[in-house]
Amino acid sequence: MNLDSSIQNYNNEGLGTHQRRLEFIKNDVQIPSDLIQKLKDFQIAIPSWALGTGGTRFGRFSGGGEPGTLEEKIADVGLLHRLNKSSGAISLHIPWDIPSDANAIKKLAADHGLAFDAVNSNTFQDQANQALSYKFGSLQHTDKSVRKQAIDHNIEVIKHGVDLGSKSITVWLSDGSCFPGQLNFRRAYERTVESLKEIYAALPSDWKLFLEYKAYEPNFYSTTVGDWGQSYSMVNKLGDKAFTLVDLGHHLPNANIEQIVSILLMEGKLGGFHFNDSKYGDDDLTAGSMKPYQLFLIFNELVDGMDAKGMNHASDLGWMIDASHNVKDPLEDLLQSVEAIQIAYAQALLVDRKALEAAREANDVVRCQEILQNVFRTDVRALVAQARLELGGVLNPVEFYRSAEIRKQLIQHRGSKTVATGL
Ligand code: LRH
Ligand code: MN
Repeated sequence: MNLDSSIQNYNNEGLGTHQRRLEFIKNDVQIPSDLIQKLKDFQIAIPSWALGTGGTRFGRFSGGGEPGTLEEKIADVGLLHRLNKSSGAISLHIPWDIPSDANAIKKLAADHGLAFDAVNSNTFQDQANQALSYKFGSLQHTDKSVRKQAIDHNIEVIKHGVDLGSKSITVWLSDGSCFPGQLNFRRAYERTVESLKEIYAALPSDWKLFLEYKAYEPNFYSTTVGDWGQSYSMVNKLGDKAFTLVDLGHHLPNANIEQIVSILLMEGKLGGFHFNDSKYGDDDLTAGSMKPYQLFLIFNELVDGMDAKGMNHASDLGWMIDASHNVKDPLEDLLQSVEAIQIAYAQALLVDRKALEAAREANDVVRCQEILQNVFRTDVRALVAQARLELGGVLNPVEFYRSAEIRKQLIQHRGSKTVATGL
C-alpha cells in the first residue's frame, strides 16, 4: 500500500475521535475565525544537520537508516512534511551539505514541497582542505588572513543559498576565549563587526543576515557574540538587513527569553529562531519537552509583538528548529518539536489580549496569570490536527510514523550503518 492510501486509511479510522475532540474545544473556547488558516500557513524549517543521530563527546548511538546524502536528507524532510504539512522548508549547513547540482537539488526539494530557509556557515570547524585554522576564532581572529578566509567562506555560503532560492544566512560564531586574559574583548568585538560588514556587503538586496548569539561552548570563558545585547549592538552597526537570531538553548540558566524576544521584536531586530529545549546547557532537546510553558510565553510575546507591528506571522520571521538527537529517532523527535511549536502558537492565538492588557493596566496580577494559564491549560491539539488534516496531513504524525514502521523501511533501504553529516 502506498503512503497516501495508508495515510487516508489511518485518518479515516481516527476521524470520529478527532471530530469529537474538535467539537469539544469549539464548545469550550472562543476560536478566532482565522486561527486554523494561521496554523496552516505556519511552516517550520527542519535543520539538515539533525536528520541523523547526534551524540556527545561521550558517545553516539546510531539508530540506523540515516540519510547518507543531501538527496536522502531532502527525502526525510519531505516525509516529515508529508505527515505534518508544517515542515515545508529545510535549512542547510555548509560545508556539511554542499549541493553538488543546485538545480537538481532545488527541483528535488520542490518535488517534496520544500523551500530552502536560511543557509548556515561553519567557521567553528577546520575542514580537511583548509589553509588556516579557526582554533583561536574566525571573524575575531588576530590574524587578518584567517578573518579573510572566514569572510570568503560566508560569501561562498551566500552564493550556495542564492543558487537554491534561500533568502537568508545564519552566522553563528564559536569565537571567544577559554581563559581570563586570553582575549582583548574590544579588539575581538571590533574585528568581528569589521568582518561582518564585509559579509553584509555581499548580501543580495532581498536577503537577511541572522547573527546567532550563544553564552558558551565551545569556548568556556567568553563568547564574542555571547548574548542578545552583543548580537543586537552588532546587527545595528551592520544595517537594515541584519537581525538577531534566538536559539532557545543559548542562554544562561533562568534567562527570561520571552522578555528578550519582546524587546528585539519591538526594536525591529528579531530575525528568527532556532527552536529546541534544554534543562542545563545547549542540550538541543525536543522543543517543548522541558519547558513548554516558556515556549508558550515566547509565542505569547511573538503574537502580541508581531500584531503590534502588523507583521505577517508566517513569513516575517525565520522559524527553524535546531536540535540534536542522542536517544530518540531523529524523525520522531522532529515531529514532536513541530507539534509542540504549533501547539504553543495555537495557544498564543487564543489569548484574550484586550482582557490581558486591561488586567495589566489594573495591576490585577492574579487575573493576568489566570488569563494566560487558562489558555496554556487548554488542549489545542485538535485544532492543530484539524489544520494538518485540511492540508492533507496525518491526524497524529508520530503514531502514524510508528504504525507504518517507517524507520524499519529506512533501515531496509539504507542499512543500519549509514551516517548523516552534521552534529
Ligand atoms: C551552535 C548552533 C548553531 C549551529 C550549530 C549546529 O550551538 O546552535 O546554530 O550552527 O548549532
Ligand atoms: Mn542554533
